[in-house]
Amino acid sequence: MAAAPGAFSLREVLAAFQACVTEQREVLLGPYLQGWRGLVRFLNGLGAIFSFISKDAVTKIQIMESYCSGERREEYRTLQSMVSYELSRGLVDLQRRSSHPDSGCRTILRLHRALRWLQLFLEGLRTARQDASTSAICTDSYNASLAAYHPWVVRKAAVVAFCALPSRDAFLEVMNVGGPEEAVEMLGDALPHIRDVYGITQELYEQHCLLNLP
Ligand code: 1PW
Repeated sequence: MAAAPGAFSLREVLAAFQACVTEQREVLLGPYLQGWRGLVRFLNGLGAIFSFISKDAVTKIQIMESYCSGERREEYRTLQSMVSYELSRGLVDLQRRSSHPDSGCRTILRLHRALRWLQLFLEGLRTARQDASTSAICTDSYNASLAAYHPWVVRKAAVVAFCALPSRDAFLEVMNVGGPEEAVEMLGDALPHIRDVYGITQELYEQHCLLNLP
């Protein structure tokens, strides 16, 4: 069954992540943020309880969009150009947040960590049995990734929100890509691209010692 025209489909979100990587293995920030905007719509569609999770992502997307449409937008075309611009001008707080509390580097790092969670979660969803618990998949992937960076109170609230997730089949339905089999197939096609974007970002941040920015 095809999605109604104009309806939200996770396929488009994943296509945006696919469009991120250039031939030179650079990550384009435009499609990256477009992918994130779609993810937020998707999260909000899961219910009000998820809006607390998406709220911080929205703030971070907006910070990045203002750089990408601002005076120095050429410097913010790719992740690589952003990192070299901000580092060479001393625009990144490396020890603690002070004069540059919202650098592009630290803002993208937060989204990057959350992308790892998304990747693990969708991978779990794709390979799980039909009767598997989505909340358990979500909690496990969160605990294996983003949870390490969150204070206790955020971790508690997140795990409570996950309990409200629908069953695996209902979840695959919300993605709006057709039946469960089609959704699983789409995830199989799309996940390598998310993994790729994640891997390039991780390597770049490692090279520049940016993985623990405050
Ligand atoms: C169903 C799977 C969905 C994955 C989508 C991921 C959305 C991630 C947003 C999680 C946000 C939880 C609450 C906010 C915590 C912030 O303190 C934290 N932000 C993130 C993105 O982890 C850290 O940002 P900060 O406080 O250092 O500016």
